Amino acid sequence: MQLSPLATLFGGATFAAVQAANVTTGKLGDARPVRNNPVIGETWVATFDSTAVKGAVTAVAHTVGVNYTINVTGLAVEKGPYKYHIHVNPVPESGSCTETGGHLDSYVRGAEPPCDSSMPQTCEVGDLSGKYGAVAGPDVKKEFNDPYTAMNTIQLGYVANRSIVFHDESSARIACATLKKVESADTCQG
Ligand SMILES: *[C@@H]1O[C@H](CO)[C@@H](O)[C@H](O)[C@H]1NC(C)=O
Ligand SMILES: *[C@@H]1O[C@H](CO)[C@@H](O)[C@H](O)[C@H]1NC(C)=O
Ligand SMILES: *[C@@H]1O[C@H](CO)[C@@H](O)[C@H](O)[C@H]1NC(C)=O
Ligand SMILES: *[C@@H]1O[C@H](CO)[C@@H](O)[C@H](O)[C@H]1NC(C)=O
Ligand SMILES: [Cu+2]
Repeated sequence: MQLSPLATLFGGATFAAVQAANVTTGKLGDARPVRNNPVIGETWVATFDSTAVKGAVTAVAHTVGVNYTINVTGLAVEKGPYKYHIHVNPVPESGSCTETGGHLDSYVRGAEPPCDSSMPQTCEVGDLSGKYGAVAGPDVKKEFNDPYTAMNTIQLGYVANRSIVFHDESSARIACATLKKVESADTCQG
C-alpha cells in the first residue's frame, strides 16, 4: 500500500511539534474554556474601599467563563501600571493582603516566564492583568471575558470566595477584596 498524502504531511509536522513544546503552559496543560457554570448571570463582587483603591471588580458567570468589570478610582498615577490577579484565599478578618496566598494557578504553571497575552490559555488562570492588560491610575473602567475562570465548584479555575488583589509597579499588594456573592438584583447593603 502506498503512503497517503496525509502521511507525507504528518512527516513534516515535527518542526511544529518542537515549537509547540517550547510554549510555556501549565503542568496540567493549557487552561480549558469553562462551559458548565451553573447559573448564567450569577454575580460576585469584590468591593474596594481604601485610599489606594475604591470601587468594585464584578464577576458575572457567562456561557463561556466569566465576565469581569473593573470599576475603580483613586489609583496613584505615579505608582502604576497596576497588575491585578485572582488570589486563592479570601481576605482574612485582619485585612492582610499577604494572607490571600498566591495567584489562582489551577493548571500549575507558575508566574515565570511572564504571561504571553496572545496565548491566554497558557497563563496562570488568576493572572488577569497578564492576560487582559495592566491598568493605569487614577480611574479604571475595564471589561473583558475570561473563558478560563469558573463559578462551578468542581471546575478548575473556580473563582468564587477567592480574592482580587491589586499590585503597584513594585509588585506590592496595595489592595485586596474577597469576591462575595450578590444574592439578588437588589444590591442594597444593610
Ligand atoms: C523557544 O523559546 C526561546 C525563548 O523564548 C526562543 O529564543 C526560541 O527561539 C524558541 N524556540 C523555538 C523552536 O520556538
Ligand atoms: C458577557 O460579555 C459579553 C460580551 O460583552 C456579553 O455579550 C454577554 O451578555 C455577557 N454575559 C453576561 C452573562 O453578562
Ligand atoms: C462605577 O462605580 C461608580 C461608583 O460606585 C458608579 O456610580 C458607576 O455607575 C459604576 N459604573 C459602572 C459602569 O459600573
Ligand atoms: C462562600 O463563602 C460563604 C461565606 O463564608 C459560604 O457560606 C459559602 O458556602 C461559600 N460558597 C462557596 C461556593 O464556596
Ligand atoms: Cu497578585
